[in-house]
Amino acid sequence: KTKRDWWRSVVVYQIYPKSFQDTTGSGTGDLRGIIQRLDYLAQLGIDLIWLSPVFASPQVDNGYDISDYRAIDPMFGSMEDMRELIAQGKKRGIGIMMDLVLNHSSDQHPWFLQASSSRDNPYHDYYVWRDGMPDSPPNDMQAAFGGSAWTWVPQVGQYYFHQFVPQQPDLNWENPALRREIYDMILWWMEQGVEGFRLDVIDQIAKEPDRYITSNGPRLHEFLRELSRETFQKGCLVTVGEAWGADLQRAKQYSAPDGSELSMVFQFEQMMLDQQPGKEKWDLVPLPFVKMKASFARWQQGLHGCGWNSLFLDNHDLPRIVSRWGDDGAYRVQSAKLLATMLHGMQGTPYIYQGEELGMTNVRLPIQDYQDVEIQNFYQKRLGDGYPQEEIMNSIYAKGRDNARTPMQWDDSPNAGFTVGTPWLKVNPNYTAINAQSQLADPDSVFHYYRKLIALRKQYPVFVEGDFALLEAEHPRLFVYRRAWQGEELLVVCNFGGEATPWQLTQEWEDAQVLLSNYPQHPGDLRPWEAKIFYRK
Ligand code: TEU
Repeated sequence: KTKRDWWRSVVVYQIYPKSFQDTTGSGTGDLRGIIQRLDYLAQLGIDLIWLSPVFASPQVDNGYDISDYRAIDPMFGSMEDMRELIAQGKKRGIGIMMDLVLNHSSDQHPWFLQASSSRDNPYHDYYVWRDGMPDSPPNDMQAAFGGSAWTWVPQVGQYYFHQFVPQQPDLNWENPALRREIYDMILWWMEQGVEGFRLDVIDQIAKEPDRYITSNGPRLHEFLRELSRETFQKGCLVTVGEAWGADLQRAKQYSAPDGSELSMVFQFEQMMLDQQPGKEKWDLVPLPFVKMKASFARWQQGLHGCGWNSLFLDNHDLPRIVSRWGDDGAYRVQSAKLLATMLHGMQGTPYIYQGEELGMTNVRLPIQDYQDVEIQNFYQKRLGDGYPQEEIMNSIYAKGRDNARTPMQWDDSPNAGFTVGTPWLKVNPNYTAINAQSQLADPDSVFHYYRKLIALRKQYPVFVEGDFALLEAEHPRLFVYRRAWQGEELLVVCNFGGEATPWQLTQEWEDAQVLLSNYPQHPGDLRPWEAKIFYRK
């Protein structure tokens, strides 16, 4: 890749490797499984794979706890397989983005084993330590998945800081030696031929626990500019930072066109709208539709020409969007297509999470079948706090991370063609009806709709370049917007719900071409979950 901002016109597909394709019968997916499915991805038309972590890991948090950044976990295969994946991807025009977890490592990483052996060890300062007494931590900060953010190590007589589970000790970015070590590791991956990186909770690296600061610490952008200069800018890479703490102002800085920090960030403003303000994601409220439109519009306009958006509705931490904002019953197919239209009509780099292109849905499992540490900790916590069991389970059904992590549904054979063994997490029982094989054979499937959306983005530059105007801003059901660039225009119309809605094209659009729709054309009201993209020149 030679053009610095080549990633503005690409579409990324996220693979959660543990749940994608097993080739050994182990019950967990592997790299050879991904290689086997590259032709499927090429048919979909994506340009890049964001590979959730495949590095050596004790797998307490499914690979987001790395014990060796330069090795592949044997569960997924070998470095040989990784090289093969990169090479086979390249043949099909598909690049690989690795998922770097730089805020913390595993507690089994040799750095941490050294660090926790003595205060004088040179690695001690790679982590964040504070003095204290065995039963009184330095302060009352809580970890993301429950419990104190401090864990006592008798050997050194100190606490270490962890924003996630105790097996994920936070790295100390204040230490230049640690930073150098990280840069060398990234340069090494660049030599292996990867085309980019997704950076896990990157807004949390500059923590200052004494001041209760986790995200957006004072030195954050200084660290990012150094990281970028020492690594990414030496190649022509795409980078996306996960930043729950990013507002529009900060996103501008992260994604500044001079390339001084990152290509773009994942921000979560829209994803936090259907939870009670100030509460946890588990505390549900219906999606405030008008607010949601306004929020997308603000980001579309706010970053136009001075930053770059990432576009996503799903990932491995989020519930399935068709169950969340769509209708996974009677209108599953139509609403999955509508959500795709709404998102892919916007400016930014779209990300598709595995199975989203099939309209895969949430799942309901008995509590003991959930594998996610966050779900299990949440369940115990709320039980202890006296919540009724039914209410807790409803939160898990709606928001639990395992909704996204059930195995990929390839066909209607046992275990959905994911494994011949016992899957690590139960397959969603709807795989006999929802699977890739049947959708590939059906020209009206969700899969083929995504394929067409991706193709349109490549064919019409207005998808990539156009500005954004929200129409019908106050309408309680319609999401309508216009994109324009050098005399080309798009009109995206979405009837967000199960009721028919009257709507009239204005005169200037009457002769416009319909580029894509999830219904056959007819002159009357918009039908339930109907979506259309018009084009004119
Ligand atoms: O997630 C960041 C994060 O803040 C999560 O705690 C998120 O808020 C939560 O999953 C929503 O319920 C990243 C990874 O994407 C996630 O899979 C990891 O568990 C986490 O970092 C720790 O590395």
